Amino acid sequence: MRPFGFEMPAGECQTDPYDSHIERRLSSLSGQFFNQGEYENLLRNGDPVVYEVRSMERPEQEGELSFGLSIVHPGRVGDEYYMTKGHFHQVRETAEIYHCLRGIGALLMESGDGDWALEEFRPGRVVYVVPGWAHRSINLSEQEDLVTFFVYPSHAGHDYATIESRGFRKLVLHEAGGYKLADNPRWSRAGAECHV
Ligand code: PAN
Ligand code: ZN
Repeated sequence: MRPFGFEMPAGECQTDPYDSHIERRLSSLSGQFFNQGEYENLLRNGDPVVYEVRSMERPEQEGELSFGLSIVHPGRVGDEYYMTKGHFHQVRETAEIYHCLRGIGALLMESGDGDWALEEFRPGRVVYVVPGWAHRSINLSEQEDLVTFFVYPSHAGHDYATIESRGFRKLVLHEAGGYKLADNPRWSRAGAECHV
């Protein structure tokens, strides 16, 4: 492959280099939303696309960088905003950069021993995910997509199982005029530490 360049789109773009497109529907986030009753209600009325990822596939080896767009659609399950599954990198010593292109949201992050951080996304903001921290994108807008550009080392791999089993320590919930953080009752420190 030769060096290349491409436009960073704020909207739709026909000339991007992405060769992979995945859609994550509500059904693929089973057990992740706090309000299980509302989750099941919504699923009975269809299975909406919660987020999409467009990325360029690179060999999963050190030295390569994988990159693409994460697009989280607006919506809520009860008070909880649409969000990505979230994951640790399988190779814990790998970082990631997110650059917000469009929308309003946040990146919820959590270290292996249960420290947590929330960084807001708005156009132009960059978030650096330090090695060892799980990360989940959350769309805080009720109308607009949250579009971020991400870059990470291609050998990082993805550990979804840890988050699937206990979620993140904090929930990000809607409240009039903004959002609030709440403790996730499913989360336990023991569950966090056994995966460090
Ligand atoms: C991103 C994420 C993307 C979708 O490319 O994979 O935002 O989120 P989930 O992978 O949690 O479904 C990334 O962080 N890659 O490492
Ligand atoms: Zn990642």
